[in-house]
Amino acid sequence: MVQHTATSVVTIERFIIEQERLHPEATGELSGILYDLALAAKLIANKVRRAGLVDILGATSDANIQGEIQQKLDVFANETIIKAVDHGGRLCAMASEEVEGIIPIPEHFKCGKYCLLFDPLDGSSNIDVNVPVGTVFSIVQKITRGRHGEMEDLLQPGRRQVAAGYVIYGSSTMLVYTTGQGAHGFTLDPSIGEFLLSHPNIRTPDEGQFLSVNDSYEQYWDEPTKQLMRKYRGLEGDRRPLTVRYVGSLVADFHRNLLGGGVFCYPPSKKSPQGKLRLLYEANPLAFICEQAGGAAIDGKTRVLDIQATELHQRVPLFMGSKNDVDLALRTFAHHSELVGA
Ligand code: AHM
Ligand code: MG
Repeated sequence: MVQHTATSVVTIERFIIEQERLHPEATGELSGILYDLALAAKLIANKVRRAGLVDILGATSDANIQGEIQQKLDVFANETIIKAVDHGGRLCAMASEEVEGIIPIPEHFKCGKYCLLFDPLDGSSNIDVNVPVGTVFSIVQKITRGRHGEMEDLLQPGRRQVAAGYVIYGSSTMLVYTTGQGAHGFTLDPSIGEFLLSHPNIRTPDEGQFLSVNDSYEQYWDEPTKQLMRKYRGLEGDRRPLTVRYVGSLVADFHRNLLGGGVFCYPPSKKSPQGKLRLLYEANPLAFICEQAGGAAIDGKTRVLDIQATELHQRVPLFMGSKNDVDLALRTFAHHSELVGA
């Protein structure tokens, strides 16, 4: 990896080019998609920042396919991303949390070898109260032979991702991405409209400080999950208690825990046996980044990146963050399975 000091000004474009040069076989297509996504992020950031000023807040009459209320900014973010990437000749298919089926590349544009999966504006129900929201994306390479991408291309396990990232629209806008050579963070300098390298080679602590979970669902959890939470809180076992921090906006919770160390949990429950978060748009890309930063992500027993998706909008329980904290989840669930099996 090219080393940069904290004082050199490195734009995201320069960084992407330098990373590409490390791969003599690279065609520049992946870099092109990343530039386009950085541009989409700037356009979305601009709109989100003005959300309280313009008459754009409030629910549209459409319900998205998850049956949740879709905010106008979701629609804007979804369209902005599609328009930023559909014409570059680098993608053969897309999938979005806001769209039911495959999003094809329009016939009049060239098709490329990559597929993009994304959640255009996660946590958008928080916009009305000025809580950070985010965009999450995942890129895989096409495996089928035809010109257009097919379902099989989009449903690949997360370990096949060639790149993944997120953008957090918070007190500043940050873009964090990985191409499998570490996780790197860029902060948008609004005065020049550039993402500048601010967090090269992010490492998440092995032992976390924060526990992020919505414990109002405790009544719906099974006993192993309740026990795990008691351990995280230092009420059982000998670990130092974690501090609870839960924004309820995945990217914000993930970002804080990535930098400070911690574990994000969305366990299965009687109410939602597969949790809430989506494997392809949320869990896979964030798990890739988390692992690249030295962390881990599981669904309770399996590494998230090894799960074979069977449908686009599949949900998955999630325990993700600092290695030792995720290990504790793995051991707690494995112990209970052994007891049940015995
Ligand atoms: P969304 O994709 O509809 O915006 O919902 C996802 C959000 C995540 O950002 C967050 O982690 C989660 O929902 C919070 O869910 P809950 O309110 O059940 O704790
Ligand atoms: Mg979402």
